[in-house]
Amino acid sequence: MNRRRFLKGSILSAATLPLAGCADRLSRTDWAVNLLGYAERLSEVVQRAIAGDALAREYTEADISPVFRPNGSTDPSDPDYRALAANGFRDYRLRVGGAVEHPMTLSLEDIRGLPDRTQITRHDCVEGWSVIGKWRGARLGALLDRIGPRPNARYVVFHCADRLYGEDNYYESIAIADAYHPQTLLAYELNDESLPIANGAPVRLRCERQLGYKMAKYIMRIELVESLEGIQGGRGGFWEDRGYQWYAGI
Ligand SMILES: Nc1nc2c(c(=O)[nH]1)N[C@H]1C(S)=C(S)[C@@H](COP(=O)(O)O)O[C@H]1N2
Ligand SMILES: [Mo]
Repeated sequence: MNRRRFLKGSILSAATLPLAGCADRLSRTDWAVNLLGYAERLSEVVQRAIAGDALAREYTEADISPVFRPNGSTDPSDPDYRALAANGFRDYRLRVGGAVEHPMTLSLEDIRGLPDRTQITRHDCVEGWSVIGKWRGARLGALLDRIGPRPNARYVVFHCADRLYGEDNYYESIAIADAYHPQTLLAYELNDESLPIANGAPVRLRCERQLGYKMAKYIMRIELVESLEGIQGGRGGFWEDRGYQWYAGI
């Protein structure tokens, strides 16, 4: 009952508050665009209310797909990335900074030394296909505990090595709350092997309760921020800047 009442309250406040007084101030299109924004915010509020910290479904070894279909960039051409790959990522360094108490630079070994988790989950791409794979990685929450987010930090932004379609660098962002979810990983293994380049070597995000495009591959830098404004197109991700939803809950 409590949960239902909370949910109802969230829906009412998220749906009605922002609309009050809109019509007289905004043109029709602005109004429609804003409504879409509120619908998205509403889906985030509802998923948090219903699912809370619930885990995404996990599968068995028998369910693992024969091939984990790669998508988007599968072989970044960036010269610095090529040099790292040629040397088996021994010189890879993940930079973590922004609104944090202790900025850090981590080698792959350092990342493997963080508290880890293994999970067999289903990856859903917005294009309409799914694959099941076994991931192992460092818990992003454990890394955040070490770097100490400042109180104003609201988002975790992932900057990637690849330029998709020769355009901008891929990037993504998630809310701090999702970063602490137990299944949110900086994954370095897929199906018991080092993460293949096609799937985001050396490190990619797993954020299991959202769609595939949220799960940044080829992560080079992590930045904690208060606002997404001013980062590339300002909408929180490569695909978001091209019209996709920022909160891609499934
Ligand atoms: N850096 C980067 N991350 C990315 C992409 C990309 O093109 N570049 N594609 C996204 C999309 S749309 C999907 S479905 C998944 C695909 O992951 P996979 O290649 O391991 O299947 O990665 C996501 N993360
Ligand atoms: Mo995707």
